[in-house]
Amino acid sequence: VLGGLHYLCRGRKKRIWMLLVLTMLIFLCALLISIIYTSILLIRSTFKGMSLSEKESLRDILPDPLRPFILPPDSPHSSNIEPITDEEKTEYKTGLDRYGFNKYKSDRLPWYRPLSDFRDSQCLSQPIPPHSELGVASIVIIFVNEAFSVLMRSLTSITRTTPSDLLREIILVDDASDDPTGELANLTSTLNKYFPSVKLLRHSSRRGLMRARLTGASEATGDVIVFLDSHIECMEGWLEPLLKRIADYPSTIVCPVIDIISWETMELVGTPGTLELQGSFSWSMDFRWRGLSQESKALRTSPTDAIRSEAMAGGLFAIRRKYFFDIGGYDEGMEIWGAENIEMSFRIWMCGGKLEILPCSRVAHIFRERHSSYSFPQGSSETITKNVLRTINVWMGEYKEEYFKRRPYNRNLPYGDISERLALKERLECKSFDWYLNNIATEMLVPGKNVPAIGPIKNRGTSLCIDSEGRTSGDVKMHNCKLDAPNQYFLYTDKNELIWDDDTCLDVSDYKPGTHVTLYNCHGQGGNQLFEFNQISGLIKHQISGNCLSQNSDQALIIEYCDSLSPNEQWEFEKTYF
Ligand code: UD2
Ligand code: MN
Repeated sequence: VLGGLHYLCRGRKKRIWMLLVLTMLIFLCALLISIIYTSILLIRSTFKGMSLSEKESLRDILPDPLRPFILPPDSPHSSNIEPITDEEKTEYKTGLDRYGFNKYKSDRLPWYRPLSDFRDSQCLSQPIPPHSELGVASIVIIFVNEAFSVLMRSLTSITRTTPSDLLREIILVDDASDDPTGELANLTSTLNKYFPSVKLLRHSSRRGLMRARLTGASEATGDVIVFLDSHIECMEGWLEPLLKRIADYPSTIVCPVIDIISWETMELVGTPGTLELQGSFSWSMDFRWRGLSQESKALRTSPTDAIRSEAMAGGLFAIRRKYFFDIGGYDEGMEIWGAENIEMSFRIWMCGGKLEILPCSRVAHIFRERHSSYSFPQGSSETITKNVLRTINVWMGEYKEEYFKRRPYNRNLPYGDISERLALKERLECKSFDWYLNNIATEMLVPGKNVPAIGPIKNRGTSLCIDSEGRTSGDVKMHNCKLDAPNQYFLYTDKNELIWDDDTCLDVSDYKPGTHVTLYNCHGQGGNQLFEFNQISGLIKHQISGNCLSQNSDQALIIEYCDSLSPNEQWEFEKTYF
């Protein structure tokens, strides 16, 4: 290059000109570098200054690409996460006992951590509609005695993953935490410091999750309300699919897929089962997951399509604000926790709406070890039963008898006045539970529909009945027959299973005569769980072994060579619908 320059600048005048041009160039370069350098310094100092003194929310001060990398100074920077010293072990144990998860570790994890993206790759190539078409959301989070670090992580994750033009506000409702650890004492000042746009409302006494959500909802002003539990982490892109679906189908409740954060490790460990699950319920009114029915499967052509769901888990969902109130909000006669999710599911479907899970929207939730971090002032089973009784008496018509078959001792317990809820049902011109079972929850086991015979199942030889003894595993025993005994209420299904309490099946895994029949989780795969009842001979044949149900002298249920002349192999159902 120099040789070339030398050649070009052979004249004296030319040389002087060239020198001038070079100096100019060097000067310009220096100017450029110094401009870049000062702007970097300026940006950095702006962040530092603003985050605390000007009380801007994290969300407002951080340009999107920088979001994951800047944390408030109060957020821990994990170093020592395993409890080692005795003192640390005590702290670990107290946290677990009180909260039902590894609070020790949570307290040491940063408030923000990027989560691995569990979405199907097709979710990422979905067209993103202009935000102006989606409406804005109010997020309502209720809590009582939540661990401070978990609550901060929930808020941080929301602010980091939610586009600000889709978020009207975050409303926190403290359902009268008594906060034995004193951690929440600084909540107001922490919110002011890092999340000044979060509204905090406080109940002066415990009102339960249903009324706490109503308190939050009545303060909301967005088009859509999104309810979240207080121990969640949202994944990138979680809100947009919810808002889009509601914009397209306004009378819909949409739920994200709920990924599991382990109570033990506080790590994200995935979804319950595969993605091909819908929410459902058992006749004893517990929420459960269930595979999709044939029709539900047929409604979907892509892994990004909405999943129709019979019921919802209850904690995480979005609904148009106006629709939430039109459809009856929550039943204010319900207390503390439980059954409100099933009540809302019945109501939505029966009163003209629909309920869906959107696989492209994902929020992780801490599933506790076993217990909650709050008390049930009236007792937990009393409270939950009351909520269940309100639900079944408003919505289930004669089908509530299926609940009482399993919980006969709850039949006469008080559940308060439900007249307002019955009036709501009337006003909304809701369809019957029969309609719901025939059109939505099509695979619930219904005697006379997909259950041709029901127990007690009586042995003609001994007059004893098959009895689960309330267990879900182990050998099956025979007991005196009792009409209202839930442990003898077996269903013989049109798929040839013998089912007790929705999920437990009679099962024989060794095919030799004399083998004990056991209780085993129903797997729906046939095999060892298939039996054939012959109404004429009274034999119940275990299909795969070719042997028949019988009872031995120890009052245990066994299989034997089939012999239609032996009274011990002849059985009678309480009722048949053949
Ligand atoms: C599930 C739901 C939960 C609720 C419940 C049925 C998910 C992930 N969670 O149980 O939202 O529908 O089923 O009732 O689907 N809380 C109060 N006041 C109370 C009791 C609870 O504010 O008196 C709060 C609590 O702090 C939490 C939320 O309500 O933020 C839900 O309670 P949970 O986390 O104990 O319920 P969970 O997830 O076991
Ligand atoms: Mn929860």
